[in-house]
Amino acid sequence: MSLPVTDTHEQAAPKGDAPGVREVDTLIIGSGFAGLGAAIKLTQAGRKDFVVLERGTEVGGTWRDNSYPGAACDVPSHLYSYSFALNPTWTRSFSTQPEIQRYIESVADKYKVRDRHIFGCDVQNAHWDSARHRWIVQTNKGKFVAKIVVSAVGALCEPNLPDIKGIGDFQGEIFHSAQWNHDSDLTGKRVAVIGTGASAIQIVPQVAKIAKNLDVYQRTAPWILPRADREYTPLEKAAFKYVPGFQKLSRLGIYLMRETQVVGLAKAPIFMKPLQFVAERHLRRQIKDPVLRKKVTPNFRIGCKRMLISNNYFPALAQPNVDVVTDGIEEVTANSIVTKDGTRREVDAIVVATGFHVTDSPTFAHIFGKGGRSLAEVFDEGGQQGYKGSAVAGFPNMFFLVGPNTGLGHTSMVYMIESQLNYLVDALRTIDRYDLGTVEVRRDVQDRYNTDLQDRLASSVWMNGGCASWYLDKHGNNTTLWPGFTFEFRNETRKFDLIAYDSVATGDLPAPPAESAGTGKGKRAGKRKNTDDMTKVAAE
Ligand code: N01
Repeated sequence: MSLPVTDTHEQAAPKGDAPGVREVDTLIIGSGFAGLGAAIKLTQAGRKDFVVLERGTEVGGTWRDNSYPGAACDVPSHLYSYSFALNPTWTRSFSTQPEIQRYIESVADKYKVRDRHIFGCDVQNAHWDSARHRWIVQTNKGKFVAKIVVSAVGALCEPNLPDIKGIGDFQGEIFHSAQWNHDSDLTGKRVAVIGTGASAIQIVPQVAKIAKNLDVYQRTAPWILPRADREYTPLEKAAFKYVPGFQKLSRLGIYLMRETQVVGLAKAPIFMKPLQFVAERHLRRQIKDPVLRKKVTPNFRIGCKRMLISNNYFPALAQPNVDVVTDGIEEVTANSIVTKDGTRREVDAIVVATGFHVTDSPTFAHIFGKGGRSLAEVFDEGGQQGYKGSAVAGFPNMFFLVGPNTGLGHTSMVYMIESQLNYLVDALRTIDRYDLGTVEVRRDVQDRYNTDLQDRLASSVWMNGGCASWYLDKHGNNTTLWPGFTFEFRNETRKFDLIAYDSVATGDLPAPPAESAGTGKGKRAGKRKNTDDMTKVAAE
């Protein structure tokens, strides 16, 4: 699929349908687990008029990008996969990044949705054109006009580069964990890793094996649990493949085991104690040196930050060529890192494993809803609030996958994504069925939903565990995590609830002016139809 390239700097919506502008019913942005899943589900629902814009050259999203040494999943693969595309050939309980990436690519092939994609297509901005009741999406490969936009960009797509004095002047190699430089050979070099989160603890053991010395800059010590990872035996693999129901049963077992953690995480943090005991014992067993052990002992309740799993991180820290530095970074110079105590450590390479912009993603600044207000402005003012993680008031005809409060600390995001896909497909079906021109979640409904979410989250370990985490936004609210059992979310999203939305039938929309400026600051959409009327229709 190729598109004529238009002026990439042009911001305004097209006047009329100029050459090089492509009209689609539904436009999906991003092709990780969420966007690819959407493409498959829309196809299965018989929808043909959609396109997936993917800035990379392959499907996979965060699993394509995070190819650092040691990258692997911390949720067992039989659960961390689509329910409709189970893979009996997983080689081990917790798959590595290459195997997961191969799986995602194989699913794209199996469901024949690659030709729905435009790869290397970077979305520069998206404007709601109130006059035309359409989204105008500008990309490096031309302009798109879409009735519906599905944002599937994911929460972990924009690397967070630390604002450390002098870091831009560093003359050695420096790269983020999500942008690993595979041309770089760290063998025999003096390396620094900044950060001790989920990515860093997988990178450190690999780099420690080859670096001359490795300094691990730790700001907050994480809780680490044992990793029950192993290869599947040939017998197990045969059973997954040939014994009816065996793989599904195994998946269910993993799901239920993981779901029990919700009690401690979201409802009564006291129930996290047994897990914390396991983590403390793991630390005691793996680090014998009392000074190092003290350094890497967390000072908050387990679960407050993401719980990590590793069997080789602590042993790597105990290696003679590895130092854990806890003094805090003062500045980076051309060839060294200077800590707040004045110590200068020379380095040849720095790996920045400092996570992602989650509640402050730069992508928010490029999506403009009603009145030309950007998602960034809206989220900055009121926090990252949405409705069922799938819609945001002020952004008509836009659906989100992995939107606000859909994240998890304990189990598979693919389960949440599939719940949202049910909701999305039913929303599109409803829009067609009642020939709706616009749907927009009602502000009062969204507000009530978020008040309820925050009430539920108030007793969670994420709010009471004594840590600072990227789960919380600048208002101190947890706008990233789902506060309950994932099956509750599945139930909530089973059906599109039109009653929660303001909607206008296509026939009731005012005709767009002959020439629309279309920057989202144009005329307002036509009169709103009482949602209850639509619900009555739905009930008939
Ligand atoms: O990022 P993080 P990540 N100076 O934000 C530190 C998923 N994931 O890439 O804790 C110094 O967790 C920061 O310190 P602190 C998973 O959802 C999954 O590791 O804020 N340090 C922290 O130690 C995960 O949660 C898998 O005090 C700075 C680290 O950098 C998410 O990705 C594997 C700093 C950032 O940790 C992100 O993980 C990998 C600064 N200025 C990732 N700024 C699976 O296995 C930040 N830090 C599925």
